[in-house]
Amino acid sequence: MAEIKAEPFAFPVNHDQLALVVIDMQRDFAEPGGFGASLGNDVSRITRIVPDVKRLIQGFRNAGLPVIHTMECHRPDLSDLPPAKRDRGNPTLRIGDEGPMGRILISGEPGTAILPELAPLKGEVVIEKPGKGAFYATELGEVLQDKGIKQLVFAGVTTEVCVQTTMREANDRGYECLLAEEATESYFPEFKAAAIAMIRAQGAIVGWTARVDDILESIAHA
Ligand code: C5J
Repeated sequence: MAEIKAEPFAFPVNHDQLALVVIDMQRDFAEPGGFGASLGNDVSRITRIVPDVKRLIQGFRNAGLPVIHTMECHRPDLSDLPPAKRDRGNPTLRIGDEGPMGRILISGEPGTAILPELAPLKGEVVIEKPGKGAFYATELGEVLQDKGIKQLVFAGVTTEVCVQTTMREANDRGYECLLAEEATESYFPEFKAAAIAMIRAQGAIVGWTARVDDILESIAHA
């Protein structure tokens, strides 16, 4: 079986069952005036990974492998937004409030969109998710089953919140998960480092991590 150079040991890859999942590369997490900034975060950390996410997406597209995008967002009537999520903390703008890019994290609003450089192509799956994990209250499980996908490469933001939550959900559902190290980011560098360490600890208890170049090198031979 083919392998991707990875930590804590090589990832055994079956290209026929492999997909890329790009988590929440949305303007709301990456641009001033969005949800991430409203929580007091330095959003410039997020835009810095765009070139690495882009070349990973391009590599999957060139290899003819599925690219799945997720977006954290809620219905305009907020019926899928638990008060416990909306009321948490002390942001300058809460989910559903009107901000400079439209209503924060609401489906269809300009700020909720995926960054234009990483925009999904026609035909690529886009999962709108109300939670941090992409399996909760979405069709992701059925989509993966229909496509015969059993191995997932992850990119996106933020490493320790939506990326790690989704990897844990996927791991529990029997998927083999690999995180692309330079194609994920956190507002807190120490949280990114800790999440990567946690994922691959104890013999890949949640999954593997690998460099973007090593993933691309493998899928170029898919
Ligand atoms: C957060 C996410 N951090 N996409 N969302 O609230 O990680």
